Amino acid sequence: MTGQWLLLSPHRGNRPWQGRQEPLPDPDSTPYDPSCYLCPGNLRANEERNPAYTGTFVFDNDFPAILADSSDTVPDHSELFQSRPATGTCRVICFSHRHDLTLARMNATQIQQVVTTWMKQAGELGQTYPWVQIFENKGEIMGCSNPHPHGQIWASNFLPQEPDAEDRCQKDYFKTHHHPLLLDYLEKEAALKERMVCENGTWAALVPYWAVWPFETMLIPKHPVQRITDLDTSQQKDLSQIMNTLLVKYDNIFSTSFAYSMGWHGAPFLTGDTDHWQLHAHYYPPLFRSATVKKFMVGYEMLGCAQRDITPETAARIIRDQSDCHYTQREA
Ligand code: H2U
Repeated sequence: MTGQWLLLSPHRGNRPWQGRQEPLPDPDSTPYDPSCYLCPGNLRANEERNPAYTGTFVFDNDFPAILADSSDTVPDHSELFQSRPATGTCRVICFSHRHDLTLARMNATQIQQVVTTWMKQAGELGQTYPWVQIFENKGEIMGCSNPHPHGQIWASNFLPQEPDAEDRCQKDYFKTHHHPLLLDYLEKEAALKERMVCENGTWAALVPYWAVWPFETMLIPKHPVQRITDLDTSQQKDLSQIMNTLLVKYDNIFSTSFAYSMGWHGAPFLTGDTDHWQLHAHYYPPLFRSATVKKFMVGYEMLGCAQRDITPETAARIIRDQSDCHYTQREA
């Protein structure tokens, strides 16, 4: 949440592009794919069979990045080579039994099932691990391995870098202001309105002031909520509704299934020192000019600092102005 970035000239976004164009994947229109590892009743890559589930389905990742036992890893405490063993659990969460039903195409009631599954998983894994990272990689260009709507959960015995930085920044702010940074920030954004995308009774969606991806957004509850497990019934309902609105608008920008990586950040578990935290979700979509041209974080961005091709105010207006009716539902 801190740092510097450049906002280049207004002509930057119109520069000629003869570079990489992403192929458009065929939209998945089949509710069941017999070759899909995630569809109900099918065999997964490890030969285990999925149950004939409806709604959401969670299973332990067959190819986990973090293992529950890392006793064969030797820690290194030397000055230049510091390492320590990481332990954890990785799970996959199928958002629907329907192969073709992305979150953007679900109604708020169906999205709410995903929200309650996220909450249940966080509550369960948070009893063992301080950090439970819930995320979704959507779309081939974000490295998603399967079009069946799904996300992942990685729980770990350590706080990864991004939440660790957020923890420190929010703590520093709280020490001085005695109020959560993100709630103060949201109050200012709500007054300014220029970066707000949409809101309802208990949630707001906005393009953050510091956004680096063209259509980056954040979801923030309007009232103090430290962890996803703390959401009350009306906040869960409103979250499902605002996700529905945001994701339909996202798909409508380029009339395509909008790719992104998204995930939840909230107070770490197994600690009581959490007054400074405010729950929020980050959405990082890569598309920029069209359904086939994405933003690359390269060159100056890798070697200098992030620069933006469109302003966050313009991005917010573009998202905000999209219809709430999914482009596939509109009459020709
Ligand atoms: P991504 O699409 O974001 O890569 O997530 C899919 C995850 O599903 C991935 O981590 C797991 C992969 O390891 N997976 C299984 O656990 N079993 C399977 O049969 C297929 C994929």
